[in-house]
Amino acid sequence: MGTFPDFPKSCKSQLCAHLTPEIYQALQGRSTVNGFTIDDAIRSGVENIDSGIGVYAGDLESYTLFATLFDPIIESYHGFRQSDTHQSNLNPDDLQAPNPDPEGEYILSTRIRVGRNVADLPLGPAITKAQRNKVESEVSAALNSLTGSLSGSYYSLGDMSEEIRKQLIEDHFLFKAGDRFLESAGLNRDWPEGRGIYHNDEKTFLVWINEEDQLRIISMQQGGDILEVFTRLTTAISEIEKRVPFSYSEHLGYITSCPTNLGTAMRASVHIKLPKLAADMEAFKAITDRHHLQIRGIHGEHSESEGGIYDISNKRRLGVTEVQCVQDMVDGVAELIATEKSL
Ligand code: ADP
Ligand code: CIR
Repeated sequence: MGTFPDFPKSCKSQLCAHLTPEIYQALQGRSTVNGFTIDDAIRSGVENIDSGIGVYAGDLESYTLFATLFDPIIESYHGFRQSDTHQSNLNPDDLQAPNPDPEGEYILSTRIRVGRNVADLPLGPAITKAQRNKVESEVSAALNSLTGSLSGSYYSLGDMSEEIRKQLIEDHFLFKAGDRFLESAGLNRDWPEGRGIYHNDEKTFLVWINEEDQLRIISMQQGGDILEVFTRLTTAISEIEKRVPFSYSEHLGYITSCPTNLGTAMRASVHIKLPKLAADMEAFKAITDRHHLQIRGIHGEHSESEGGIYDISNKRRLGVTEVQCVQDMVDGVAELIATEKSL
């Protein structure tokens, strides 16, 4: 039996906001079919008290077995209640996205990714080494059968030279190693075995295998043609879904290891240069909050901005469709650019 974590007063995570001794006590002794416990679910937030969220799921069952903790966190992050239902819409025809920066003055690049996990398997925090290796071989084989502009090659992390690995990270194509939030969640076990990246020659279509989720399907390119990036992504998703069964729940949508990614599992972002707005973070945040957007640094989550360049992306992912996620980003970015121009 674990003991109730001793959170410092400074802790601002969703975990410490919502985990009470009563909830913790009631969840003790429970274990999912994959052996995942409440102590496993909260370890990342307990070991990293600067977490924003602090919990991970080991499998689909974690979301129901530990619902007294997960549900309030999901409601607080996504505004999505237990009685709400999720709906998917991956039709690019429904997106209103003229390029918000046709002159190419502000948007450096656009990237949209979704997380996916394989149906009927544990998620990364609870997966065994053998299961993870099987995911790598089956998913990479499925990807290798893609044709046309999606055709590419799979590169396993273990076989990659240090030089190429570093360059791919520097160029924003590959995940970093050693993330301490993922480490505590058990997501880095057996690293680098079973992990890798598939991409086409142009590196506009990429798939990460066995990072935070078993698949991260990514479409990206220079500039602000968001519709083109979304269209490529949706084509890729439907081709992969013909070959790999994804974990999906009517209530929570696509199932992911971090509750912030549930639903669409989509993060649509631009790297955008806004030096004038950056000098007034209050005004900047007022616009991003109004459009449900998150501000990250340019080397991804938990990184800093460089040279007035920010990563701006949708914050909502559950209870809204994929089209709405991208629309949030498009509309917010248009307002950010208009404001930057006026300053
Ligand atoms: P994720 O998007 O998978 O949640 P991160 O925030 O860590 O994870 O970002 C992953 C990588 O994608 C980082 O290298 C980040 O710089 C890069 N990235 C994100 N958005 C863009 C973008 N619009 N253009 C180029 N690279 C991007
Ligand atoms: C945290 O709790 O901060 C990390 N586990 C990451 C949470 C997901 N990221 C996010 O919402 N920005």
